[in-house]
Amino acid sequence: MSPFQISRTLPEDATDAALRADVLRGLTTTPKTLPPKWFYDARGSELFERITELPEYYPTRAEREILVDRAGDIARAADARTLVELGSGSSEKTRLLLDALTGLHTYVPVDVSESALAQAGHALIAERPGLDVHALIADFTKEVALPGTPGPRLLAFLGGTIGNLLPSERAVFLGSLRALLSPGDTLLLGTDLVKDEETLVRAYDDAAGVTALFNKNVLAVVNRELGADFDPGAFDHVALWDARNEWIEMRLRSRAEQTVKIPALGLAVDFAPGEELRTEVSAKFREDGVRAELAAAGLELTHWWTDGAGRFALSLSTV
Ligand code: AVJ
Repeated sequence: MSPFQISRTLPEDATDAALRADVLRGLTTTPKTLPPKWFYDARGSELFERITELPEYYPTRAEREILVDRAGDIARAADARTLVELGSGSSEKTRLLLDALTGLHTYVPVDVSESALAQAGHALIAERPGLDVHALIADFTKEVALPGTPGPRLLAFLGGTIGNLLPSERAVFLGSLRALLSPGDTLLLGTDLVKDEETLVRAYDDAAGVTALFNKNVLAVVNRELGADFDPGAFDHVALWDARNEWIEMRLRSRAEQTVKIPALGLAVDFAPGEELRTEVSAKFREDGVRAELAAAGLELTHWWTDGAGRFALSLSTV
């Protein structure tokens, strides 16, 4: 069999139906919300790549530092024959893991973007002859059925993306990850950590304004996909720290009273001056909280690694 396979569990039209449902629900409730997953069209993904290079946005560099320092420890503890990576994107940080996992047989990148999977998969099999790559086009927040590959499996969910789920959604999600694991398998989870408010807010409100463009890009996505007439210039980017929930929120604040038409939904949405639309929650974690959330899902935290400055953590857990 070819060392590169790609399979789809996501119907071609699922994205469109899900976007319609999310926009309808999010813009007809108070306060208004849009789920962060709709940031990531081609332009949004490119803007996110630029965010990861900003001086203020530390999580990507902090996580890479941990992987550089600890890939050997992770590989020894997991001893995996299959690496599954959720939300793999370009699989860039994954190379550090792949190089350390010497007994690896199969790599299973899972992403909604077929183009990212195809590109990353072909590059990898060229670099690592002997490695099977079985890419999966799937929305990892929904059902994921893993291919029958040899165990032990290491399931990696990096980047701190788990913080984009609300606590109740995280509980469901961690439970579904637990269900993918058998005895001997492990979960490697990336979590951004609670720190001083100034550092956090700057990471989401950078001086160059790239995060503001990224935030407003969701309006361009709704315009293109649903024929809406959002004027991105009529909204201000807002990033704030919610100390009670220990999460960053990104919002778009309407600069004036305005009505936005969304023809594909037969909807007209009124915004009051100063009204805010929540576009992202990015939760920050503490070791005890991560341990407790994993335990509630039937997972036991066995390793906790942070970067030197203690900004970000990778945890390893077992069933
Ligand atoms: C990659 C989803 C974890 O929440 O920090 C970056 C996305 N949002 N700047 C995050 C993001 C604003 C990022 N995640």
